[in-house]
Parts: sequence; structure tokens; C-alpha cells
Amino acid sequence: MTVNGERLWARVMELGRIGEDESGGITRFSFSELERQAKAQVSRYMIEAGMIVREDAAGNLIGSYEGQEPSAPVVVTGSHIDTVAQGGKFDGALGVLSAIEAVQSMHEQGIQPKHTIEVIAFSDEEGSRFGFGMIGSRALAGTLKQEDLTYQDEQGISIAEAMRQAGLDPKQIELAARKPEDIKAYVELHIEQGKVLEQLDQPVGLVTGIAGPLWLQFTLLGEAGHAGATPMNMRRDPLQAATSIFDFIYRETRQFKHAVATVGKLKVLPGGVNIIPGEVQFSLDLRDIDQAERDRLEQRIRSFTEQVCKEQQIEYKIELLQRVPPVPSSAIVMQAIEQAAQLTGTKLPLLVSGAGHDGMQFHSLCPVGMIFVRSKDGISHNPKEWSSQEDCEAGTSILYHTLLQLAER
Ligand code: HGY
Ligand code: MN
Ligand code: MN
Ligand code: MN
Repeated sequence: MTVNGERLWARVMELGRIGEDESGGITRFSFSELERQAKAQVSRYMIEAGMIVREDAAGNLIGSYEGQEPSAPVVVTGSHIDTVAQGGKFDGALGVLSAIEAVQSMHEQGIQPKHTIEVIAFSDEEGSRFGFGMIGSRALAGTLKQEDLTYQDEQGISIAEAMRQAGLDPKQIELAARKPEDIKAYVELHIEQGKVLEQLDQPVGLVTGIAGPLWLQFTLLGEAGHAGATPMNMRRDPLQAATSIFDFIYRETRQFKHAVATVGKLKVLPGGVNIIPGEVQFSLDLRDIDQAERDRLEQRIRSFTEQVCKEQQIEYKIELLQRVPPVPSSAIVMQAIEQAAQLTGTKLPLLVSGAGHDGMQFHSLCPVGMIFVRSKDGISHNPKEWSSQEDCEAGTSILYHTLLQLAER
């Protein structure tokens, strides 16, 4: 047996208790006290695995397993331990814990590859707290800018302030940046969060590319008024305009082959049963594996919004929260994963990742690739998120052999 599935499973369950509420949902936002506890727990696992642990200027938690040639470019693996609100135990966490398990197994078998292996728990992959995600991986890519740190959470705390409260100096984020010669390759294990592997009845899969998330924030302004005394033809109700926009978004997106659209956050202000809304704010998450298709859909939604707001005399603004290009997986990492699957005698279906992942941020820096583990009923971002111990162990064995392929020569 190459990896210890029991130990991996116990850690997934143990880490999953940090931030878990009575419904079984986990809410562990970035730069929070709960995330600090989770980082302390993961640091202990990294030390048990024979790694040297540090936190970089962006709060990325990094475990290094020293290679025989410390000056050679490192092989990076990992994921994230921050969660969405009411998230599950596996999203992100499995990628970090499986990487630690793979390294610990190497360490226990006395294997020391040529290249150092770094296991990273990236800061704020989800973007749940500030509406701007992948902070740690952007910093590693050198693309995180000071103005990005002005995004605020619901309490008005900026990313910079939250970093300071977590003991980091936001002014130093540039120190976390790596150069292309620093990293040989990046491979991430993650739960699929969809239904493809389950429908194929396969435990693991090879990711061919990652769809790019585009996040927009819409604000529509009309006129608050009395719900009883204002005739329907004399209203400027932004929620009526928003309803037409939602309907357009859902109908139009279905015309596209791969695109998906989600309105996940909606605020109606001032929010009273007998008040015609004065203001409506909503988020839009648009994704496609094809950049041109996503752009085309975005344009159609923008023009429809303009037309509806003009007709209904509603002012509006659309703010960009984040625009992440879709990313193809790199051949050398895919080959290493395929060889690893042959070594373990595992079939390896190919699939696209609809979810975004940290590797998207630094694919220009180094080759990136991903291994997916089957999600029960395709559920994620939900307390019912689940992957079996066997599937987690199968994925981790493939990660173990992939890392050896990449780090040995
Ligand atoms: O939103 C995503 O795709 C991922 O869960 N961060
Ligand atoms: Mn997620
Ligand atoms: Mn994730
Ligand atoms: Mn990820």
C-alpha cells in the first residue's frame, strides 16, 4: 500500500470539525480565527510528515519536503482550507491533506526525490468573505496588487485589514511572488464537485482544463414607494427589472454549449413587506471553458440589462469583481498523472473542471494539472458534500505516484 488511507480519512474528519456547525456545514473564512485554528492543525500534520513549515507574506501555509537538490525548482501541490459559507469537509481540504499524506508516505518509505516538494494551503481560494478569491495563488503568481486588498467583507473590513489582524503585513505581499525558474510543476487533487465521475462509475479522473469564473456585481436603482398607494404603471421597481434580467440570464445561458450562470447573492433594499424596493443588488457568476463564448454571453447580458433598465427608467451599474481566464491543463502534468494511474492500475476518464482552482492563477509560471475524486451525487458547497474513503485513497495514491514522477527527475 503506497499511502495510509486510514490516516488521511481521520485527518479529513478532524479538520472538518473546525468551523462545523450543528447542521454539519463548515464556515471557515479566510484570515479568520477559525482558519487560524485550521492552519495550526494542518501545520501539525505537515511536521508529522517530515516537512518544514512556514507561512509566506500572503498567508499561504507552505510545507517543504526537502529534495536531494534543494536548489532545483520545486514541485508544488496542495489546495485550500478556507471554505464557502456552510461548505463541506472535502472541498480544498482533501487536496491539502492528500498532498500531506503522499509526502508522509514517501518520508516513511525513506524516499527523498531530487526536487523539493512543497505542499501549499493557499490563502482565500473561495473568495467567500471578500467577493475576490484566489488571493494566495495570485500572490504566488505575482499578480496580486495592493488595490486588490481594498475589497471589503460584510462588516466593512478590507482584505488588508483582515491580513493585519491575522498578523500579516499586506504591504509585503510582493515577497510571496515566485519566478518561472522557481517551480517545476503544480498538481492539485480536488473533489470533482460535479456528477461526471459518478455517472461513469469511476473513483478518479484527469482534468483537461479549468473553466474560468467571471464575477460581476449588479446594482439597480429605482424609487422606493408605498406598496399600497402606488399604481403598477407609476412605479420604478428595480426588482421587476432584475426579474426580467434573471429570466434572460437563465434562458440565454441554456443556448450555450458549456456556459453556466449563477445568481448567488441578492439584496432587496430597504427590504419591507409594504415598501416598493428602491435598490436591488445581485451577484452574477458566469463560467465557460471557452473564453470567447463567455465573452459573448457576457455581452448579451450587458446589452439586455441596458435595454430593460432604459425601458423601466432604472439606473444601474455593473462592477467587475473578478475575471479569471479559462486554463488548459499542461501536457507534462497530465502525462505524469496518466503514468501514475497506469502504475496503480486505475482507469482515468478525462473531464473539464467547471469549478475554479488555484492553479489557474499561475499556469503562466509553470505547468499545472489536476486529479479529480468522485463527489457523491455531484454535491459540493453544501454540508452534504461527500467522497468515500476508498475514492480519497485511490486519488491520493495517484497523487503520490504523480509527485514522484515529477520530483524524481
Ligand atoms: O468558485 C469556485 O469555483 C471554487 O469553489 N472556488
Ligand atoms: Mn469551492
Ligand atoms: Mn475548492
Ligand atoms: Mn482549488
